[in-house]
Amino acid sequence: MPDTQKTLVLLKPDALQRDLLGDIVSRFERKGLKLVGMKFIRLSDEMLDEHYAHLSDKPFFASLKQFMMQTPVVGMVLEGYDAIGEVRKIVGSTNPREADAGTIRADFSMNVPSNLIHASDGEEAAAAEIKRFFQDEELFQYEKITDRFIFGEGI
Ligand code: DAT
Ligand code: MG
Repeated sequence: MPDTQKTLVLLKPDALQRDLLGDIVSRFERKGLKLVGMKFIRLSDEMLDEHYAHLSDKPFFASLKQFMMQTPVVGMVLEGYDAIGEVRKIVGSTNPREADAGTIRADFSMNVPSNLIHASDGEEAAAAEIKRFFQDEELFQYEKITDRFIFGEGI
């Protein structure tokens, strides 16, 4: 039985400006990932210092943070079998021109930092990032009648 995991996704200001929120959410829905949390978030300088701490010595750090604060972002928590890796696969490589065709970044974007979307890159990051952006009461557990068709159990 595969692991059921939760992962954090942020739809960046370029996704909002370009009216791609629906298309992007739809890709995760169609895959069979379950949305267990979703909201607008206005990112602060402090939140971004934490979120992008691994990039703090990069020359593009300040402009990356500014980019992420231009508009609210959409935060989502997605749940499913191997959700962390599956979501990264659907999102594609950081540089949209190197991302595989069929991924969100390859299909809809051209350059960093305008690569539309953030997704947690491992178990530790997912746990920390979900906690950073969502309160426990903003995450929901519910049954979907399609679950057994998506996961193929008990059919
Ligand atoms: P990812 O978003 O694929 O996990 P990352 O964590 O290395 O990639 O970087 C976070 C974001 O920082 C990335 O989505 C876009 C921006 N970024 C990364 N490398 C960059 C670069 N060379 N120039 C400008 N922005 C960059
Ligand atoms: Mg990253």
